Amino acid sequence: MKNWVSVIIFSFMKGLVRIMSDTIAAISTAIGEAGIGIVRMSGKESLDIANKLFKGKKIEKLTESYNRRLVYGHIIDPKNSEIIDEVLIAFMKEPYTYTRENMVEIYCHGGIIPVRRILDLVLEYGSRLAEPGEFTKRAFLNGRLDLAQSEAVIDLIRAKTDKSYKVSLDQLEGNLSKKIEEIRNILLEMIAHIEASIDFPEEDIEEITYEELEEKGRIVYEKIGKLLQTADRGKILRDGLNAVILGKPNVGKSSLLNAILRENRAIVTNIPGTTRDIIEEYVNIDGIPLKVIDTAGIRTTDDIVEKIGVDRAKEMVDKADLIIAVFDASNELTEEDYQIIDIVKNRKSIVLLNKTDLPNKYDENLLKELIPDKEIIVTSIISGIGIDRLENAIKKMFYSGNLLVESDILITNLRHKNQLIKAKKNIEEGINGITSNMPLDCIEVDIKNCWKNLGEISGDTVGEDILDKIFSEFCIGK
Ligand SMILES: Nc1nc2c(ncn2[C@@H]2O[C@H](COP(=O)(O)OP(=O)(O)OP(=O)(O)O)[C@@H](O)[C@H]2O)c(=O)[nH]1
Ligand SMILES: [Mg+2]
Repeated sequence: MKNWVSVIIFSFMKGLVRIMSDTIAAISTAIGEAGIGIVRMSGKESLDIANKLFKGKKIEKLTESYNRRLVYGHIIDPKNSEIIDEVLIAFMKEPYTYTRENMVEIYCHGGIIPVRRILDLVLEYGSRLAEPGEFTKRAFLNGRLDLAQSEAVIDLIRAKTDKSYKVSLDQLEGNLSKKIEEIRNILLEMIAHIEASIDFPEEDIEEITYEELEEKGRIVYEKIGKLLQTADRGKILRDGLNAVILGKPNVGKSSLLNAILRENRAIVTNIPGTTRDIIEEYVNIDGIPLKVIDTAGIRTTDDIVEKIGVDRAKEMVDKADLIIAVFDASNELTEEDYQIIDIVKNRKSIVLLNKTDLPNKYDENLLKELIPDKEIIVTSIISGIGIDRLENAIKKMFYSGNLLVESDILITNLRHKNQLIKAKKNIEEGINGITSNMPLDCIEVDIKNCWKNLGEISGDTVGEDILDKIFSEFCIGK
């Protein structure tokens, strides 16, 4: 076992002790009007840079003895002694910081100008602009967070409902990592026993039997399978559902969007072809983040702008988790309706028969015949009738019961899911090897691969390219 484990541990340690010599800086709060804005620095020079720019009301210089204390004063441009802003400043001494490096945070006024000018100064006086996610990347490389926890940070920031927030928080607390480590420990035990049997066959070490290996392999297989089962629910919680509203012009699609959002987001008129572009908004339906997408009415048109809108609507259909098809009950089925029926036939969809407050010209039975397996909800969106039924149907369709069972660990991240799929495949091959009495060293290859696959979730065995990809998806300043 020594060689490959030491190679992995060595490369990991190299990452850990890698000297990230330059000091990075970024605006860590959202840009816009706000009470407070924060400019943050991390790295060896952060205290020195701060001291070039900060003048305290009561103290001349910030020193390490001010660790974790807020100090009041001004940021002053050394070139011309111009006061840039009145601030509070905090120095945090390594290693007990987010990045495990020396950090300085400057709390200034939250307008675009003060944060921008303070950032410009800290860059001018010795720091460089942080890359997206670089603070968290340093926290990872310096061993403060593992990779799954680091990924939870960005999920937490982007969480759209309380439930998805809770799942991210659990992951940040390390619950997923613990689960993964538990499985990897079983694998490590298996590997250790196999290695001992191979390396010291003549010594009096109790050899692991194939039965014992199989039993452990099956436990691993089952545990991975259980985690994978949560991935669909996890994805919905994290990314939400894409629900595309589809229908011919004037059936009430934009009215539906507004009714779901309970605000007048989209323009509604009685002129067919009102909506020409995609309108997307999030709404929280009992913990499920639902991205509702209003589209241009589907029809053949010579109007260039409208035509682009119709093409976009059709593109959205491919990405949709759910199609809400709207039909107008006060008119007969038209050619365009048949097009919509064709699209929804083989897709996860809910059908709304709208404008039922008007005299009915629609043959509902015909619709039922054309799409027999679809739930048809009768609505009068203009009077708010049927919206609750639609919401219930969505809930029922995507998750019957509780979306988040207490103490559940959910796989929310596609990268984790893919690693688990690989790990499951490798342990499955390992078990096949065991049951067909393959030589131990062959079996060991599969078990090691499974161990490595899982290690990529926690970041224990992960390449620089994957790290770069993960952190590039972060926002700057985190
Ligand atoms: N009577 C009645 N009118 C409705 C109902 N729902 C929507 N409307 C009206 O139908 C017209 C068209 O509504 P929209 O929501 O703009 O329809 P749309 O499908 O978005 O239309 P396009 O954007 O042109 O594709 C408006 O005048 C609405 O007030 C309903 O349930 N009953
Ligand atoms: Mg519209």
